[in-house]
Amino acid sequence: MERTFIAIKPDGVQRGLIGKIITRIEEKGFKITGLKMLQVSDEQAAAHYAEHVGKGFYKDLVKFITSSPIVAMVVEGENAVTSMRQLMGKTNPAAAEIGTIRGDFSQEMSYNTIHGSDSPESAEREIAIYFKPEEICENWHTMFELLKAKLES
Ligand code: IDP
Ligand code: MG
Repeated sequence: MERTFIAIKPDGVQRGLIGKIITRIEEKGFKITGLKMLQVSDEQAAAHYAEHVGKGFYKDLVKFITSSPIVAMVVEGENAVTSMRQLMGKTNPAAAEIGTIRGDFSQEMSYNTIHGSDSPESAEREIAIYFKPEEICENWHTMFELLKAKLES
């Protein structure tokens, strides 16, 4: 099963959207195996957004992501990276489809409410920035996993 790293960014937390966003992730059928609120450090922000160093928006991006707490998640499921990015919508909320998280909850590129990894390799790298291995709970089964196991046995 594929894993991805998801973060509800400071604007999503400040606007009281934690519950709604987690509901969408759960309703899609994903399994959340890591979940915590944290204040992003400068070191974590630099590691997370290393690919954007030197771009015009980099400083503001780091300032924003470290400005107040985020909710970090490890999300597991079929095709989790791509499927979560579909659920999130395009980076620019003005272009994101209505029905996606960014399309429904955000207006501006700089405050686009949610982060999701762009590849399985990025996911593993990002999970390691925010989670210790023992903070991830993979040794349990959703009811749907149990149903599938029964049907397929
Ligand atoms: P992604 O979050 O959809 O993967 P990236 O290109 O990886 O998009 O950019 C990381 C984050 O940086 C975006 O989510 C957005 O908040 C911010 N960002 C990207 N491009 C711009 C820009 O042109 N102006 C302002 N902020 C930007
Ligand atoms: Mg990205």
